[in-house]
Amino acid sequence: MDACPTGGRFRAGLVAVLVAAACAVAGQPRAAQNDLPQTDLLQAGLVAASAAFQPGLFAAPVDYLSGHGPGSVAVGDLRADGRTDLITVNVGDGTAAVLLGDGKGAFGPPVTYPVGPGPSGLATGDLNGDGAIDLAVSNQYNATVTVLLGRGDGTFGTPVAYPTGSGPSGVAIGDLTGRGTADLAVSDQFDGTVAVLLGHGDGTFEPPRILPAGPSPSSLTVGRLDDDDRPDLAVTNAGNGTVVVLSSAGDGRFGPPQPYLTGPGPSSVSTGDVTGDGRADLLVTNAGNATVSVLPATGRGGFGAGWSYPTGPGPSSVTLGDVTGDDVGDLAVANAGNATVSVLAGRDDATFAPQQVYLAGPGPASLAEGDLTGRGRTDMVVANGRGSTVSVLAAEAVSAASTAASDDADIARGSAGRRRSCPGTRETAMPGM
Ligand SMILES: [Ca+2]
Ligand SMILES: [Ca+2]
Ligand SMILES: [Ca+2]
Repeated sequence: MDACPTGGRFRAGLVAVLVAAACAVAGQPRAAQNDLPQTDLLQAGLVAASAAFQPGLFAAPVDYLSGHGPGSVAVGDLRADGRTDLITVNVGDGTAAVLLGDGKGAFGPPVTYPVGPGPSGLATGDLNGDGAIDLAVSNQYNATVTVLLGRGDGTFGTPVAYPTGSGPSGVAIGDLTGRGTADLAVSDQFDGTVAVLLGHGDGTFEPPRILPAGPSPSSLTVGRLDDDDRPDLAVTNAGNGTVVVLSSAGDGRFGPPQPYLTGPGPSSVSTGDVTGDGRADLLVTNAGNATVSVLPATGRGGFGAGWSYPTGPGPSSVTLGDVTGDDVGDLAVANAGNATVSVLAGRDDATFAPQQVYLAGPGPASLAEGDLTGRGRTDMVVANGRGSTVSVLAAEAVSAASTAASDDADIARGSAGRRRSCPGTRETAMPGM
């Protein structure tokens, strides 16, 4: 790294700490900082991972057995007792696993339920209207989605499978018709489609309606993505570097896929309001170039080109939640390529600070946030897809390091006009802003 900025305002990111430190020694001017090669950033991320146990946002990870090859993880209060529980789906053994929480951050042994071969996607929601959380699991190798109805006591009934398209990757739950009943949507990686299964309201589903999506759909989410109140679909197409939005007509039909460019190999999509205008923006992890993209809603039913930020290698999952405790949403990204999680602290100008890196386990495939310790903070859980565990990262009390991070955030706010010079944020212009 031969040129990059000086100054302390990037200390919020551990990677940037290293970059800034190197530059302070080199005494280089900031003019040519954009020459910093991507590979150097990634190497810096790997190095920073080993430094992540400095006092920071999260305690060291605590691992719990899940099942073999957990591909997805979710949190939920399965017993309605105020204690957050964990659910995983395990690609390696074809199961869903439930880990009951004690409300203080510890979890019991996995109780497993057979689903289908290669379960990859997991969604939680109330599918039959009884108030108890139910599960939907997409089974990549036999073109089905498995429904498990919760009993409200942490256990689930007999799994029931429904057909989807070929190679289901992700699954989402939402009221896609506005009838007040939960429906299912599944991204079908092998045939480039989305399968929509309308719910009867009792936990059973109609045969799938197959819609075109694009090449190799890897993930999908449900959200209000246009100007009406009906939930729509967003689907990442790993084959051509796009996310497509399918607008709901409210009767189970959808408009044609509207594509927006992402980075290469988009691997997951979620929604959240980054810009603070009340509209859901799109968050996409790009496995092909180790970035996360934010595509802001334009207010005209579309999405802008947005910003991309470096993550660790092979980002697989992203959430938007406030992990720093300043009421501004932060990005958390699971990095399948180096056993880490990246946290990008949100600034109040809708940009994000460079990543802070925290260790998880082997092959992080999915990440979820929730109050796992009962202390009112945002904790994280990571599915270690190349192992048999989940890692729980408990939020730390405000520490010296996080205080320093917020100080730097204040500094960053005071110099918003210079934010594009940050080496940790490869930002591009956002049309219309
Ligand atoms: Ca239910
Ligand atoms: Ca927004
Ligand atoms: Ca925050």
